[in-house]
Amino acid sequence: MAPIQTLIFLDLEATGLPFSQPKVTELCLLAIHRCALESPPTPRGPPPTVPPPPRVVDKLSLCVAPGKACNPAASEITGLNTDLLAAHGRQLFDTNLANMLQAFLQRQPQPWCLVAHNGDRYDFPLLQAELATLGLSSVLDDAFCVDSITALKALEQAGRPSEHGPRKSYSLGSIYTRLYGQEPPDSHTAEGDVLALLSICQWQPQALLRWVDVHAKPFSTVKPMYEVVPTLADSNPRPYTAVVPTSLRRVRDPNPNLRGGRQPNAPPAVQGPGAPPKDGLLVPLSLLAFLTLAIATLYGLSLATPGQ
Ligand code: DCM
Ligand code: MG
Repeated sequence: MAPIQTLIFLDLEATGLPFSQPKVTELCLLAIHRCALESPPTPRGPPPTVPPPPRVVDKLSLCVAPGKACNPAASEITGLNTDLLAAHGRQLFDTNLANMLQAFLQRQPQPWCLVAHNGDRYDFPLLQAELATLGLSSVLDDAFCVDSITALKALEQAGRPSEHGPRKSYSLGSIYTRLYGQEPPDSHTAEGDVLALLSICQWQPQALLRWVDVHAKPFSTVKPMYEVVPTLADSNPRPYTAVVPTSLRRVRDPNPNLRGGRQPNAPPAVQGPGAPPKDGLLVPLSLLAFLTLAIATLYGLSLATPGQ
């Protein structure tokens, strides 16, 4: 694969943890060119100073109405809740947002690689679920992704292969504090976490790039965090991503007509072996018609027979 040209650091805040089928409440993407890591800015003091961010960055940070309640724990750490987001007129994770993500990516030189901390278990599958809900998984089809937990584990262990001791934490805050001797600012805000993530990735920038070039995997291989049903917010005419079996879609969709006549051109629902036959009355009715015809014919013949 060609070397990654753009690293896009990503963090999502959401209504809760995976078992609660979370929805996004905030997202931040920060894109830098690989050259920002190849020739990093000069440190502002002796180590362990936090490296200054590259001068040239593109950043997208948005709050999002989740369309469901936030778990108290999530609200507590993020400072966001559904009423607050509604009071500020924030909009759903909708087609416009997906298009905005696409437009943001398209401004960056390819190949792109999304970098998220715990991305493999949280941010990537959640983002995939939000896009699949809109039938827009294809937005990130060309992107690659890596989990910075795996990257930082590899980098730390490469530095001290024989080190034994208590198991280290690889949470974002723990790594940041280990490397830079202070807590990251603005934890659990999407932008704060993205900046902290950038900082830990600037710790050994060239080694990180080498690791990313080897381990980047296509975002299209990421499975959505949970089974999704296309939403009413979907105003996109493209086909759904098949995360719900096609045969179940019509059953699960409470009112497909509410889509304003813009049903995506999904293939017709296929009847599974257990599905009740649609034409259950057809057979007895045809039999009845056949019998009536037969009796009428016989009666007609008997009338026509001479001598009766
Ligand atoms: N989260 C949670 N409870 C926690 C940690 C996280 O519900 N103890 C959820 C809500 C956060 C999301 O995960 O918005 C992302 O976590 P983070 O802020 O660490 O990126
Ligand atoms: Mg976060």
